Amino acid sequence: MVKLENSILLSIYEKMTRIKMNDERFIAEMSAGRITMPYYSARGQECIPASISVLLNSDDYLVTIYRGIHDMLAKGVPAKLIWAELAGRETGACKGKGGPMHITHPATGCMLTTGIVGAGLPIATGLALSSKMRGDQRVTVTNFGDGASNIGAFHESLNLASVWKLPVIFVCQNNRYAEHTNFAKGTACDSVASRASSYNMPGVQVDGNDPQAVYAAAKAAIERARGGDGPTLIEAMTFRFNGHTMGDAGGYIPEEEYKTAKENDPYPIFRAFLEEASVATAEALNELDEAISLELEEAVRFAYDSPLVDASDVLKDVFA
Ligand SMILES: Cc1ncc(C[n+]2csc(CCOP(=O)(O)OP(=O)(O)O)c2C)c(N)n1
Repeated sequence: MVKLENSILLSIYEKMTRIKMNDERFIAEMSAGRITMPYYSARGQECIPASISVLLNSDDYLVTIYRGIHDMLAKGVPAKLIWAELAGRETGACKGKGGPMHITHPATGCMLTTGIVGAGLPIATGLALSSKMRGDQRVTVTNFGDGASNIGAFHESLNLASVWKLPVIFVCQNNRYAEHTNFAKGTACDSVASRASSYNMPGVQVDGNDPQAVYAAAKAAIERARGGDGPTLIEAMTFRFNGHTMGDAGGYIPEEEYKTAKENDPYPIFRAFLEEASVATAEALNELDEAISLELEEAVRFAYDSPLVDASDVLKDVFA
């Protein structure tokens, strides 16, 4: 792992820790029966948004999917707004009516979460078109899975974004499974990144567990987008540790693959790197962990202490 500046490394670590602890807390609360929702864990994928978002401005746009709480936390959506949203409380990011599939938080640039696979890409392309027309220098990052790269909207979006040289970065978080289907069983080519050449844009495949690699790819893509040179496709190779959704034990994943992925768990590896490279002592990292743990404790409290959405409010603010 090449060494970035210490402050950047620590920012990435802080975001990864928040994502990991938040995920574990959601699973604990659901397992204890205190909260019920469809939940798509991104444990194992935290390095990708953490390493990209340190390069983004708060008004840059983000579009993500149901497995996107990690993306939103990294971009800056306060944990308490996410907890209240998922718990169906009035104080949530979308007044408790968006739930896990439809969080938006424009104040931090998080414009859309979608449950329809691939549907975020054309919307991200549209946001990038609006930025280009306004000349506001914003970039749009859109995250999606490997399965989404087989949807028509992926190809339509890459094509138009390239024709119009739009400031959008397509980030495929390739966790090797689309629901229960292995990548090779549903995708006719070896890599998603290779598809970029059909649309005349750079396509880079990176180790999504390596903060330096993700950071470097994102930096080049952001500079290209802000410089008016158009889109980039980044394929970040990763793995999800908790099945497709809560309750899916992932029995379709071969033991060996699972074991190798766990050995490459980005979180402990990055923490050990920070200590070995003397970026921070174990004590300093523990202190940071403790502060994040308290922040999350407050977020959980905030959610549970907030009123549930009233049935009479259910149709307000809803456009369909
Ligand atoms: C258009 C569409 N087709 C099918 C589904 C059902 N579905 C939900 S998640 C999923 C798997 C998507 O996998 P991938 O894009 O790799 O993302 P991941 O869940 O691995 O992050 C499918 C097929 C859907 N939500 N939308």
